[in-house]
Amino acid sequence: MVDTGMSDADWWRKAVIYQIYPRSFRDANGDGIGDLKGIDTSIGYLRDLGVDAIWLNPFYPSPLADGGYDVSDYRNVDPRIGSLEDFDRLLNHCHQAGIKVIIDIVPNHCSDQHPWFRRALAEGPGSPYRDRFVFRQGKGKDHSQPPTNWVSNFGGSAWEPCGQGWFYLHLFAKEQPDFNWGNELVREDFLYTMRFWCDRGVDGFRVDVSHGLAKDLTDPLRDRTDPVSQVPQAVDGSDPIFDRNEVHEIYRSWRRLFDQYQPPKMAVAETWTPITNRVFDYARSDELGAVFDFSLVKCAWNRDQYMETIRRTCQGFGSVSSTPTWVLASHDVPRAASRLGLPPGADLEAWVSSGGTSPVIDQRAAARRARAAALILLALPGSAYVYQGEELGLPEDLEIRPEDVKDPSWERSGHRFKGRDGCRVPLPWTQDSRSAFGFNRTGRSWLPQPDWFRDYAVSYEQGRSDSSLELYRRALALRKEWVARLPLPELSFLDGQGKGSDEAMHLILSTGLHCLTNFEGDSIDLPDGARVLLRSDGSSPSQPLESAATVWFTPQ
Ligand code: TEU
Ligand code: CA
Repeated sequence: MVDTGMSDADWWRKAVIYQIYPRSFRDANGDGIGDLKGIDTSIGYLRDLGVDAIWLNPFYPSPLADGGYDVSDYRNVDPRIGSLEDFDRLLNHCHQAGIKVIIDIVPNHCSDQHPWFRRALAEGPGSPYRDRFVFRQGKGKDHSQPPTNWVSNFGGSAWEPCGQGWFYLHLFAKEQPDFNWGNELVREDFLYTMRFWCDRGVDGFRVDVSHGLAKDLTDPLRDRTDPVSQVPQAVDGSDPIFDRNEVHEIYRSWRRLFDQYQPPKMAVAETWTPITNRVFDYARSDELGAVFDFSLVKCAWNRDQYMETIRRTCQGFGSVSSTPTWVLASHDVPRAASRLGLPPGADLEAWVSSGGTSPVIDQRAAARRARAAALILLALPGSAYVYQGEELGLPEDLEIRPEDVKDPSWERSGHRFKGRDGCRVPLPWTQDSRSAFGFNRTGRSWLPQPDWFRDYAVSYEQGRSDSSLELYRRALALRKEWVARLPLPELSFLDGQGKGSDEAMHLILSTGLHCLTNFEGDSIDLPDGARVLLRSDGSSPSQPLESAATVWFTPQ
Protein backbone atom coordinates (compact mmCIF):
# COMPACT_ATOMS: atom_id res chain seq x y z
CA MET A 1 0.00 0.00 0.00
CA VAL A 2 1.19 3.48 -0.85
CA ASP A 3 1.03 5.85 2.11
CA THR A 4 -1.09 8.72 0.85
CA GLY A 5 -0.95 10.80 3.97
CA MET A 6 -4.72 10.81 4.10
CA SER A 7 -6.98 9.49 6.76
CA ASP A 8 -9.87 7.16 6.04
CA ALA A 9 -12.18 10.12 6.29
CA ASP A 10 -10.65 11.57 3.15
CA TRP A 11 -11.12 8.56 0.90
CA TRP A 12 -13.48 10.43 -1.42
CA ARG A 13 -11.11 13.29 -2.12
CA LYS A 14 -9.28 11.41 -4.84
CA ALA A 15 -11.75 8.66 -5.58
CA VAL A 16 -13.21 7.59 -8.88
CA ILE A 17 -16.92 7.27 -8.17
CA TYR A 18 -19.00 5.27 -10.61
CA GLN A 19 -22.59 6.39 -10.93
CA ILE A 20 -25.18 3.63 -11.19
CA TYR A 21 -28.69 4.31 -12.38
CA PRO A 22 -30.13 1.12 -10.86
CA ARG A 23 -33.09 0.70 -13.22
CA SER A 24 -30.74 0.65 -16.19
CA PHE A 25 -27.65 -1.13 -14.95
CA ARG A 26 -28.45 -4.85 -14.81
CA ASP A 27 -31.65 -6.82 -14.35
CA ALA A 28 -31.29 -10.08 -12.40
CA ASN A 29 -34.91 -11.25 -12.41
CA GLY A 30 -35.73 -10.39 -16.01
CA ASP A 31 -38.68 -8.06 -15.50
CA GLY A 32 -37.02 -5.38 -17.62
CA ILE A 33 -36.03 -3.19 -14.67
CA GLY A 34 -32.51 -3.17 -13.33
CA ASP A 35 -32.22 -4.22 -9.70
CA LEU A 36 -29.90 -4.49 -6.72
CA LYS A 37 -29.17 -8.17 -7.39
CA GLY A 38 -28.10 -7.17 -10.90
CA ILE A 39 -25.60 -4.76 -9.40
CA ASP A 40 -24.49 -7.41 -6.93
CA THR A 41 -23.63 -9.83 -9.74
CA SER A 42 -21.59 -7.11 -11.45
CA ILE A 43 -19.26 -6.22 -8.61
CA GLY A 44 -16.46 -8.10 -10.34
CA TYR A 45 -16.90 -5.82 -13.34
CA LEU A 46 -16.69 -2.73 -11.15
CA ARG A 47 -13.63 -4.05 -9.33
CA ASP A 48 -11.86 -4.86 -12.59
CA LEU A 49 -12.71 -1.43 -13.90
CA GLY A 50 -10.91 -0.08 -10.85
CA VAL A 51 -13.47 2.27 -9.33
CA ASP A 52 -13.19 3.26 -5.68
CA ALA A 53 -16.89 3.78 -5.02
CA ILE A 54 -20.34 3.61 -6.52
CA TRP A 55 -23.10 6.18 -6.21
CA LEU A 56 -26.57 4.70 -6.52
CA ASN A 57 -29.33 6.86 -7.95
CA PRO A 58 -32.61 6.53 -6.00
CA PHE A 59 -33.79 2.95 -5.48
CA TYR A 60 -36.54 3.83 -2.99
CA PRO A 61 -40.22 2.97 -3.44
CA SER A 62 -41.50 5.39 -6.03
CA PRO A 63 -44.39 5.75 -8.48
CA LEU A 64 -41.68 6.73 -11.01
CA ALA A 65 -43.09 10.06 -12.05
CA ASP A 66 -39.46 11.21 -12.28
CA GLY A 67 -37.30 8.11 -12.52
CA GLY A 68 -37.32 7.51 -8.75
CA TYR A 69 -36.69 11.12 -7.70
CA ASP A 70 -40.28 11.03 -6.47
CA VAL A 71 -39.74 9.04 -3.28
CA SER A 72 -42.71 7.64 -1.41
CA ASP A 73 -40.72 5.91 1.36
CA TYR A 74 -37.23 7.10 2.21
CA ARG A 75 -36.31 4.12 4.36
CA ASN A 76 -37.01 1.25 2.04
CA VAL A 77 -36.18 -0.29 -1.34
CA ASP A 78 -38.62 -0.31 -4.23
CA PRO A 79 -39.86 -3.91 -4.45
CA ARG A 80 -39.21 -3.79 -8.21
CA ILE A 81 -35.55 -3.11 -7.41
CA GLY A 82 -35.11 -5.39 -4.43
CA SER A 83 -35.40 -5.40 -0.68
CA LEU A 84 -33.52 -4.06 2.31
CA GLU A 85 -31.85 -7.47 2.63
CA ASP A 86 -30.66 -7.16 -0.98
CA PHE A 87 -29.34 -3.72 -0.13
CA ASP A 88 -27.43 -4.96 2.90
CA ARG A 89 -25.98 -7.81 0.90
CA LEU A 90 -24.91 -5.53 -1.92
CA LEU A 91 -23.33 -3.10 0.52
CA ASN A 92 -21.49 -5.89 2.22
CA HIS A 93 -20.21 -7.37 -1.05
CA CYS A 94 -19.08 -3.94 -2.26
CA HIS A 95 -17.19 -3.36 0.95
CA GLN A 96 -15.57 -6.79 0.68
CA ALA A 97 -14.42 -5.81 -2.80
CA GLY A 98 -13.01 -2.54 -1.46
CA ILE A 99 -15.74 -0.44 -3.07
CA LYS A 100 -17.50 2.29 -1.07
CA VAL A 101 -21.18 3.01 -1.58
CA ILE A 102 -22.89 6.38 -1.59
CA ILE A 103 -26.61 6.84 -2.03
CA ASP A 104 -28.89 9.58 -3.26
CA ILE A 105 -30.90 11.58 -0.78
CA VAL A 106 -33.81 13.61 -2.18
CA PRO A 107 -34.70 16.28 0.39
CA ASN A 108 -36.29 19.01 -1.72
CA HIS A 109 -39.46 17.09 -2.52
CA CYS A 110 -41.07 13.69 -2.17
CA SER A 111 -43.69 11.78 -4.14
CA ASP A 112 -47.31 12.83 -4.00
CA GLN A 113 -47.86 9.25 -2.80
CA HIS A 114 -45.72 9.80 0.30
CA PRO A 115 -48.00 9.20 3.34
CA TRP A 116 -47.45 12.74 4.63
CA PHE A 117 -48.60 14.33 1.42
CA ARG A 118 -51.57 12.02 1.07
CA ARG A 119 -52.68 13.03 4.54
CA ALA A 120 -52.07 16.70 3.81
CA LEU A 121 -54.36 16.44 0.79
CA ALA A 122 -56.97 14.26 2.49
CA GLU A 123 -57.22 16.35 5.66
CA GLY A 124 -57.34 19.66 3.84
CA PRO A 125 -56.62 23.20 5.08
CA GLY A 126 -55.76 23.33 8.77
CA SER A 127 -54.12 19.88 8.82
CA PRO A 128 -50.67 19.97 10.45
CA TYR A 129 -49.47 17.79 7.56
CA ARG A 130 -50.02 20.74 5.23
CA ASP A 131 -47.27 22.69 6.96
CA ARG A 132 -44.73 20.04 5.96
CA PHE A 133 -45.29 21.14 2.36
CA VAL A 134 -45.98 24.48 0.72
CA PHE A 135 -49.71 25.10 0.35
CA ARG A 136 -51.01 28.57 -0.51
CA GLN A 137 -54.29 30.05 -1.66
CA GLY A 138 -54.39 31.10 -5.28
CA LYS A 139 -54.48 34.71 -6.37
CA GLY A 140 -57.45 36.56 -7.82
CA LYS A 141 -61.04 36.85 -6.66
CA ASP A 142 -61.78 33.17 -7.09
CA HIS A 143 -58.26 32.12 -6.07
CA SER A 144 -57.79 30.49 -9.45
CA GLN A 145 -54.40 32.01 -10.24
CA PRO A 146 -51.12 30.46 -8.99
CA PRO A 147 -49.73 32.20 -5.89
CA THR A 148 -46.52 33.26 -7.69
CA ASN A 149 -44.96 33.15 -11.15
CA TRP A 150 -42.56 30.34 -10.20
CA VAL A 151 -42.01 27.78 -12.96
CA SER A 152 -41.39 24.05 -12.66
CA ASN A 153 -38.00 22.75 -13.81
CA PHE A 154 -39.88 20.48 -16.21
CA GLY A 155 -42.08 23.26 -17.61
CA GLY A 156 -45.37 24.89 -16.63
CA SER A 157 -46.32 26.53 -13.35
CA ALA A 158 -44.66 25.26 -10.16
CA TRP A 159 -48.09 25.40 -8.48
CA GLU A 160 -50.70 22.68 -8.80
CA PRO A 161 -54.31 23.44 -7.85
CA CYS A 162 -55.71 21.04 -5.25
CA GLY A 163 -59.24 22.26 -4.69
CA GLN A 164 -61.04 25.14 -3.00
CA GLY A 165 -58.64 27.73 -4.36
CA TRP A 166 -55.58 26.07 -2.86
CA PHE A 167 -52.32 25.21 -4.62
CA TYR A 168 -49.22 23.29 -3.61
CA LEU A 169 -45.66 23.96 -4.71
CA HIS A 170 -43.62 21.58 -6.87
CA LEU A 171 -40.37 22.82 -8.40
CA PHE A 172 -40.26 19.62 -10.47
CA ALA A 173 -43.15 17.40 -11.62
CA LYS A 174 -46.55 17.90 -10.05
CA GLU A 175 -46.11 14.45 -8.51
CA GLN A 176 -43.14 15.88 -6.55
CA PRO A 177 -44.47 18.26 -3.87
CA ASP A 178 -41.78 20.43 -2.25
CA PHE A 179 -41.10 20.06 1.44
CA ASN A 180 -41.26 23.03 3.78
CA TRP A 181 -37.84 23.01 5.44
CA GLY A 182 -39.07 25.60 7.90
CA ASN A 183 -41.00 22.76 9.54
CA GLU A 184 -39.04 21.10 12.33
CA LEU A 185 -40.55 17.67 11.63
CA VAL A 186 -39.21 17.71 8.08
CA ARG A 187 -35.74 18.45 9.41
CA GLU A 188 -35.95 15.72 12.03
CA ASP A 189 -37.31 13.14 9.63
CA PHE A 190 -34.42 13.61 7.20
CA LEU A 191 -31.89 13.30 9.99
CA TYR A 192 -33.65 10.12 11.00
CA THR A 193 -33.58 8.81 7.42
CA MET A 194 -29.90 9.54 7.00
CA ARG A 195 -29.11 7.93 10.33
CA PHE A 196 -31.05 4.87 9.14
CA TRP A 197 -28.78 4.50 6.09
CA CYS A 198 -25.60 5.49 7.94
CA ASP A 199 -26.28 2.77 10.50
CA ARG A 200 -26.69 0.25 7.69
CA GLY A 201 -23.19 1.19 6.61
CA VAL A 202 -23.41 3.50 3.60
CA ASP A 203 -20.32 5.62 3.13
CA GLY A 204 -22.00 8.84 2.06
CA PHE A 205 -24.74 10.73 0.28
CA ARG A 206 -25.33 12.63 -2.90
CA VAL A 207 -27.71 15.46 -2.06
CA ASP A 208 -30.33 16.16 -4.73
CA VAL A 209 -31.19 19.79 -5.53
CA SER A 210 -29.19 20.86 -2.50
CA HIS A 211 -29.62 24.54 -3.33
CA GLY A 212 -33.42 24.39 -3.25
CA LEU A 213 -34.34 23.41 0.30
CA ALA A 214 -34.46 26.81 1.95
CA LYS A 215 -37.10 29.03 0.42
CA ASP A 216 -38.34 32.44 1.37
CA LEU A 217 -41.88 31.50 2.37
CA THR A 218 -42.78 34.73 4.13
CA ASP A 219 -46.14 35.96 2.92
CA PRO A 220 -46.90 37.40 0.54
CA LEU A 221 -44.62 35.18 -1.52
CA ARG A 222 -42.47 37.06 -4.00
CA ASP A 223 -42.46 36.58 -7.76
CA ARG A 224 -39.11 35.83 -9.39
CA THR A 225 -37.70 38.31 -11.90
CA ASP A 226 -37.04 35.66 -14.52
CA PRO A 227 -39.38 32.83 -13.54
CA VAL A 228 -38.26 30.46 -16.30
CA SER A 229 -34.66 30.47 -15.15
CA GLN A 230 -33.86 27.43 -13.04
CA VAL A 231 -30.74 28.92 -11.53
CA PRO A 232 -30.49 31.52 -8.77
CA GLN A 233 -30.99 35.02 -10.04
CA ALA A 234 -29.13 36.71 -7.26
CA VAL A 235 -25.55 36.30 -6.13
CA ASP A 236 -26.39 37.45 -2.61
CA GLY A 237 -28.81 34.67 -1.69
CA SER A 238 -31.92 36.74 -2.25
CA ASP A 239 -33.61 34.58 -4.90
CA PRO A 240 -36.82 33.33 -3.20
CA ILE A 241 -36.19 29.67 -4.03
CA PHE A 242 -32.61 28.88 -4.99
CA ASP A 243 -29.30 29.10 -3.15
CA ARG A 244 -30.52 31.01 -0.12
CA ASN A 245 -28.16 31.69 2.76
CA GLU A 246 -30.32 29.76 5.26
CA VAL A 247 -29.73 26.51 3.38
CA HIS A 248 -26.26 26.24 4.85
CA GLU A 249 -27.57 25.96 8.36
CA ILE A 250 -29.37 22.75 7.31
CA TYR A 251 -26.14 21.24 6.04
CA ARG A 252 -24.28 22.18 9.19
CA SER A 253 -26.79 20.10 11.13
CA TRP A 254 -26.26 17.21 8.69
CA ARG A 255 -22.51 17.43 9.09
CA ARG A 256 -22.90 17.08 12.83
CA LEU A 257 -24.71 13.80 12.20
CA PHE A 258 -22.17 12.57 9.60
CA ASP A 259 -19.29 13.33 11.96
CA GLN A 260 -20.71 11.02 14.59
CA TYR A 261 -19.49 8.12 12.45
CA GLN A 262 -15.97 6.83 12.12
CA PRO A 263 -14.87 7.53 9.47
CA PRO A 264 -17.32 10.41 9.04
CA LYS A 265 -19.79 10.03 6.18
CA MET A 266 -19.04 11.98 3.02
CA ALA A 267 -21.62 14.03 1.18
CA VAL A 268 -21.64 15.70 -2.20
CA ALA A 269 -24.09 18.43 -3.09
CA GLU A 270 -25.90 18.63 -6.37
CA THR A 271 -26.07 22.36 -6.90
CA TRP A 272 -27.01 23.55 -10.37
CA THR A 273 -26.10 27.17 -10.31
CA PRO A 274 -23.87 29.26 -12.52
CA ILE A 275 -20.39 29.09 -11.09
CA THR A 276 -20.10 31.87 -8.64
CA ASN A 277 -18.05 31.27 -5.54
CA ARG A 278 -21.28 30.52 -3.71
CA VAL A 279 -21.30 27.01 -5.16
CA PHE A 280 -18.19 26.12 -3.22
CA ASP A 281 -19.82 27.12 0.06
CA TYR A 282 -21.72 23.82 0.03
CA ALA A 283 -18.36 22.06 0.19
CA ARG A 284 -17.17 23.75 3.38
CA SER A 285 -15.82 21.28 5.90
CA ASP A 286 -18.56 22.00 8.44
CA GLU A 287 -21.19 21.37 5.71
CA LEU A 288 -21.40 18.72 3.02
CA GLY A 289 -17.66 18.71 2.29
CA ALA A 290 -18.03 18.33 -1.47
CA VAL A 291 -20.13 19.76 -4.27
CA PHE A 292 -20.42 18.64 -7.86
CA ASP A 293 -18.73 20.86 -10.32
CA PHE A 294 -20.71 20.63 -13.54
CA SER A 295 -18.58 23.00 -15.53
CA LEU A 296 -16.97 20.26 -17.63
CA VAL A 297 -20.45 19.07 -18.58
CA LYS A 298 -21.11 22.53 -19.92
CA CYS A 299 -17.89 22.78 -21.93
CA ALA A 300 -17.96 22.25 -25.66
CA TRP A 301 -14.90 20.57 -27.16
CA ASN A 302 -12.86 23.72 -26.93
CA ARG A 303 -9.48 24.27 -25.42
CA ASP A 304 -10.12 27.69 -23.92
CA GLN A 305 -13.31 26.53 -22.23
CA TYR A 306 -11.56 23.53 -20.71
CA MET A 307 -8.59 25.54 -19.49
CA GLU A 308 -10.66 28.28 -17.97
CA THR A 309 -12.97 25.79 -16.30
CA ILE A 310 -10.17 23.74 -14.80
CA ARG A 311 -8.42 26.84 -13.47
CA ARG A 312 -11.56 28.28 -11.95
CA THR A 313 -12.65 25.01 -10.40
CA CYS A 314 -9.30 24.35 -8.76
CA GLN A 315 -9.28 27.88 -7.31
CA GLY A 316 -12.87 27.69 -6.12
CA PHE A 317 -12.40 24.47 -4.22
CA GLY A 318 -9.15 25.73 -2.80
CA SER A 319 -11.00 28.72 -1.37
CA VAL A 320 -13.02 26.46 0.96
CA SER A 321 -10.25 23.89 1.55
CA SER A 322 -12.24 21.24 -0.23
CA THR A 323 -11.10 19.20 -3.23
CA PRO A 324 -12.35 19.47 -6.79
CA THR A 325 -15.00 17.14 -8.16
CA TRP A 326 -15.10 16.47 -11.89
CA VAL A 327 -18.10 15.36 -13.90
CA LEU A 328 -18.34 14.74 -17.63
CA ALA A 329 -21.72 13.02 -17.72
CA SER A 330 -24.67 11.97 -15.60
CA HIS A 331 -28.22 10.66 -15.84
CA ASP A 332 -29.35 14.26 -16.51
CA VAL A 333 -27.30 15.19 -19.57
CA PRO A 334 -26.68 13.73 -23.03
CA ARG A 335 -23.79 11.28 -23.13
CA ALA A 336 -20.32 12.66 -23.80
CA ALA A 337 -19.69 10.41 -26.80
CA SER A 338 -22.43 12.29 -28.66
CA ARG A 339 -22.62 15.65 -26.90
CA LEU A 340 -18.98 16.44 -27.59
CA GLY A 341 -19.74 16.36 -31.31
CA LEU A 342 -21.75 19.56 -30.97
CA PRO A 343 -20.29 22.96 -31.82
CA PRO A 344 -19.81 25.50 -29.00
CA GLY A 345 -23.02 27.22 -28.02
CA ALA A 346 -25.34 24.47 -29.29
CA ASP A 347 -28.63 24.11 -27.41
CA LEU A 348 -28.48 20.64 -25.88
CA GLU A 349 -32.18 20.31 -25.12
CA ALA A 350 -33.23 21.40 -28.60
CA TRP A 351 -30.72 19.02 -30.17
CA VAL A 352 -32.00 16.05 -28.15
CA SER A 353 -35.59 17.01 -28.91
CA SER A 354 -34.82 17.15 -32.64
CA GLY A 355 -33.81 13.49 -32.41
CA GLY A 356 -30.23 14.51 -33.16
CA THR A 357 -31.13 16.00 -36.54
CA SER A 358 -30.43 19.61 -35.74
CA PRO A 359 -27.54 19.74 -35.87
CA VAL A 360 -26.36 16.34 -37.10
CA ILE A 361 -23.09 15.42 -35.43
CA ASP A 362 -20.12 13.46 -36.73
CA GLN A 363 -20.41 10.46 -34.39
CA ARG A 364 -16.85 9.27 -35.02
CA ALA A 365 -15.42 12.66 -34.14
CA ALA A 366 -17.59 12.86 -31.06
CA ALA A 367 -16.43 9.42 -29.90
CA ARG A 368 -12.81 10.37 -30.39
CA ARG A 369 -13.30 13.55 -28.39
CA ALA A 370 -15.03 11.65 -25.58
CA ARG A 371 -11.99 9.40 -25.21
CA ALA A 372 -9.69 12.40 -25.15
CA ALA A 373 -11.94 14.10 -22.60
CA ALA A 374 -11.97 10.98 -20.42
CA LEU A 375 -8.20 11.13 -20.09
CA ILE A 376 -8.50 14.78 -19.05
CA LEU A 377 -11.18 13.95 -16.47
CA LEU A 378 -9.12 11.14 -14.99
CA ALA A 379 -5.91 13.17 -14.85
CA LEU A 380 -7.41 15.96 -12.78
CA PRO A 381 -6.67 16.15 -9.06
CA GLY A 382 -9.70 15.53 -6.86
CA SER A 383 -12.58 13.11 -7.27
CA ALA A 384 -13.91 12.02 -10.65
CA TYR A 385 -17.44 10.81 -11.31
CA VAL A 386 -18.01 8.33 -14.14
CA TYR A 387 -21.58 7.69 -15.24
CA GLN A 388 -22.41 4.08 -16.15
CA GLY A 389 -21.85 3.39 -19.84
CA GLU A 390 -19.39 6.24 -20.30
CA GLU A 391 -16.60 3.72 -19.89
CA LEU A 392 -18.05 1.92 -22.92
CA GLY A 393 -18.04 5.10 -24.98
CA LEU A 394 -21.78 4.61 -25.33
CA PRO A 395 -23.42 7.33 -27.46
CA GLU A 396 -26.68 9.05 -26.55
CA ASP A 397 -29.76 7.24 -27.84
CA LEU A 398 -31.37 10.00 -29.89
CA GLU A 399 -33.97 7.78 -31.53
CA ILE A 400 -36.37 7.16 -28.65
CA ARG A 401 -39.89 7.20 -30.06
CA PRO A 402 -42.39 9.64 -28.54
CA GLU A 403 -44.54 6.78 -27.24
CA ASP A 404 -41.56 5.35 -25.34
CA VAL A 405 -40.48 8.59 -23.62
CA LYS A 406 -40.59 8.41 -19.82
CA ASP A 407 -39.06 11.73 -18.80
CA PRO A 408 -41.75 13.99 -17.28
CA SER A 409 -40.38 17.03 -19.11
CA TRP A 410 -41.86 15.59 -22.34
CA GLU A 411 -45.46 15.93 -21.17
CA ARG A 412 -44.92 19.03 -19.07
CA SER A 413 -43.30 20.91 -21.95
CA GLY A 414 -46.18 20.12 -24.29
CA HIS A 415 -43.91 17.70 -26.21
CA ARG A 416 -41.23 20.30 -26.79
CA PHE A 417 -38.51 18.69 -24.69
CA LYS A 418 -37.86 15.00 -24.98
CA GLY A 419 -35.72 15.02 -21.89
CA ARG A 420 -33.10 12.72 -20.46
CA ASP A 421 -34.11 9.18 -21.43
CA GLY A 422 -31.40 8.94 -24.09
CA CYS A 423 -28.69 8.44 -21.48
CA ARG A 424 -30.81 6.11 -19.33
CA VAL A 425 -31.26 3.20 -21.71
CA PRO A 426 -30.28 -0.13 -20.07
CA LEU A 427 -26.64 -1.03 -20.59
CA PRO A 428 -25.43 -3.58 -23.14
CA TRP A 429 -23.43 -6.37 -21.50
CA THR A 430 -23.35 -8.87 -24.37
CA GLN A 431 -24.12 -8.83 -28.07
CA ASP A 432 -27.22 -10.97 -27.74
CA SER A 433 -30.25 -8.82 -28.58
CA ARG A 434 -32.67 -11.54 -27.36
CA SER A 435 -31.43 -10.99 -23.83
CA ALA A 436 -31.62 -7.19 -24.02
CA PHE A 437 -27.89 -7.31 -24.78
CA GLY A 438 -27.20 -9.14 -21.55
CA PHE A 439 -29.13 -6.65 -19.41
CA ASN A 440 -31.13 -9.71 -18.39
CA ARG A 441 -32.13 -13.10 -19.77
CA THR A 442 -35.64 -12.32 -20.97
CA GLY A 443 -35.04 -9.51 -23.41
CA ARG A 444 -37.38 -7.14 -21.62
CA SER A 445 -36.27 -3.56 -21.12
CA TRP A 446 -38.14 -0.59 -19.64
CA LEU A 447 -36.64 1.61 -22.35
CA PRO A 448 -35.98 0.02 -25.74
CA GLN A 449 -32.33 -0.45 -26.69
CA PRO A 450 -31.23 0.44 -30.23
CA ASP A 451 -29.59 -2.26 -32.37
CA TRP A 452 -26.28 -0.44 -32.43
CA PHE A 453 -25.90 -1.04 -28.66
CA ARG A 454 -24.37 -4.35 -29.77
CA ASP A 455 -21.20 -2.53 -30.83
CA TYR A 456 -20.71 -1.18 -27.31
CA ALA A 457 -21.35 -4.33 -25.31
CA VAL A 458 -19.05 -5.04 -22.39
CA SER A 459 -18.32 -8.52 -23.77
CA TYR A 460 -17.29 -7.02 -27.10
CA GLU A 461 -15.08 -4.30 -25.66
CA GLN A 462 -13.46 -6.48 -23.04
CA GLY A 463 -9.91 -7.36 -24.04
CA ARG A 464 -9.95 -5.27 -27.25
CA SER A 465 -7.01 -2.96 -26.92
CA ASP A 466 -8.68 -0.18 -28.92
CA SER A 467 -11.91 -0.20 -26.92
CA SER A 468 -13.15 2.54 -24.66
CA LEU A 469 -13.52 0.08 -21.80
CA GLU A 470 -9.85 -0.91 -21.93
CA LEU A 471 -8.86 2.76 -22.15
CA TYR A 472 -10.80 3.48 -18.95
CA ARG A 473 -9.36 0.44 -17.21
CA ARG A 474 -5.81 1.39 -18.02
CA ALA A 475 -6.47 5.01 -17.10
CA LEU A 476 -7.96 4.06 -13.75
CA ALA A 477 -5.05 1.79 -12.96
CA LEU A 478 -2.49 4.44 -13.92
CA ARG A 479 -4.44 7.10 -12.06
CA LYS A 480 -3.79 5.35 -8.77
CA GLU A 481 -0.10 5.92 -9.19
CA TRP A 482 0.06 9.11 -11.20
CA VAL A 483 -2.80 11.13 -9.75
CA ALA A 484 -4.01 9.56 -6.51
CA ARG A 485 -0.56 8.93 -5.11
CA LEU A 486 -0.67 12.35 -3.47
CA PRO A 487 -3.66 13.64 -1.48
CA LEU A 488 -4.07 16.51 -3.90
CA PRO A 489 -1.37 16.92 -6.52
CA GLU A 490 -0.66 20.45 -7.63
CA LEU A 491 -1.71 21.21 -11.13
CA SER A 492 -0.14 23.67 -13.51
CA PHE A 493 -0.48 24.50 -17.17
CA LEU A 494 2.50 24.53 -19.44
CA ASP A 495 2.38 27.18 -22.13
CA GLY A 496 2.78 25.46 -25.44
CA GLN A 497 5.22 26.54 -28.09
CA GLY A 498 5.51 25.60 -31.71
CA LYS A 499 3.01 24.06 -34.04
CA GLY A 500 -0.34 23.00 -32.69
CA SER A 501 0.17 24.93 -29.45
CA ASP A 502 -2.86 27.19 -29.98
CA GLU A 503 -5.10 24.19 -29.69
CA ALA A 504 -3.15 22.27 -27.09
CA MET A 505 -3.70 22.03 -23.36
CA HIS A 506 -0.72 20.76 -21.41
CA LEU A 507 -1.35 19.91 -17.75
CA ILE A 508 1.37 18.89 -15.34
CA LEU A 509 0.76 17.35 -11.94
CA SER A 510 3.23 17.46 -9.08
CA THR A 511 3.33 13.65 -9.30
CA GLY A 512 5.16 14.04 -12.60
CA LEU A 513 2.24 13.21 -14.85
CA HIS A 514 1.89 15.22 -18.04
CA CYS A 515 -1.50 15.28 -19.73
CA LEU A 516 -1.40 16.82 -23.19
CA THR A 517 -4.53 17.30 -25.27
CA ASN A 518 -4.75 18.43 -28.85
CA PHE A 519 -8.25 19.86 -29.24
CA GLU A 520 -8.60 20.84 -32.89
CA GLY A 521 -5.18 21.83 -34.12
CA ASP A 522 -2.40 20.52 -36.33
CA SER A 523 -0.60 17.48 -35.07
CA ILE A 524 1.80 18.05 -32.18
CA ASP A 525 5.15 16.34 -31.71
CA LEU A 526 5.66 14.83 -28.28
CA PRO A 527 8.62 16.26 -26.34
CA ASP A 528 11.92 14.44 -26.81
CA GLY A 529 12.34 11.61 -24.34
CA ALA A 530 8.67 11.54 -23.34
CA ARG A 531 7.73 8.19 -21.85
CA VAL A 532 4.16 7.59 -22.97
CA LEU A 533 1.86 5.99 -20.39
CA LEU A 534 -1.41 6.10 -22.31
CA ARG A 535 -2.97 7.65 -25.39
CA SER A 536 -6.64 8.14 -26.09
CA ASP A 537 -6.22 7.62 -29.85
CA GLY A 538 -4.60 4.19 -29.84
CA SER A 539 -1.69 5.37 -31.98
CA SER A 540 1.76 4.08 -31.27
CA PRO A 541 3.52 5.90 -28.41
CA SER A 542 5.89 8.21 -30.23
CA GLN A 543 3.57 9.32 -33.02
CA PRO A 544 2.59 12.99 -33.19
CA LEU A 545 -0.67 13.80 -31.47
CA GLU A 546 -3.44 14.48 -33.96
CA SER A 547 -6.50 16.55 -33.07
CA ALA A 548 -9.08 15.31 -30.55
CA ALA A 549 -6.58 13.20 -28.65
CA THR A 550 -4.94 13.16 -25.23
CA VAL A 551 -1.69 11.58 -24.17
CA TRP A 552 -0.37 10.90 -20.66
CA PHE A 553 3.39 10.83 -20.37
CA THR A 554 6.30 11.44 -18.06
CA PRO A 555 9.29 13.48 -19.11
CA GLN A 556 12.13 10.96 -18.70
O1 TEU B 1 -31.69 17.30 -10.83
C1 TEU B 1 -31.84 18.63 -10.44
C2 TEU B 1 -31.92 19.55 -11.53
O2 TEU B 1 -31.97 20.73 -11.27
C3 TEU B 1 -31.97 19.01 -12.91
O3 TEU B 1 -33.28 19.01 -13.33
C4 TEU B 1 -31.11 19.78 -13.80
O4 TEU B 1 -31.48 21.14 -13.82
C5 TEU B 1 -31.22 19.30 -15.21
O5 TEU B 1 -31.37 17.92 -15.24
C6 TEU B 1 -29.99 19.69 -15.95
O6 TEU B 1 -30.07 19.23 -17.25
C7 TEU B 1 -31.96 16.35 -9.88
C8 TEU B 1 -31.81 14.96 -10.45
O7 TEU B 1 -30.48 14.76 -10.84
C9 TEU B 1 -32.78 14.80 -11.57
O8 TEU B 1 -32.66 13.56 -12.19
C10 TEU B 1 -34.17 14.95 -10.98
O9 TEU B 1 -35.12 14.92 -12.01
C11 TEU B 1 -34.32 16.26 -10.21
O10 TEU B 1 -33.24 16.49 -9.34
C12 TEU B 1 -35.56 16.24 -9.37
O11 TEU B 1 -35.37 15.41 -8.28
CA1 CA C 1 -35.51 -6.60 -12.28
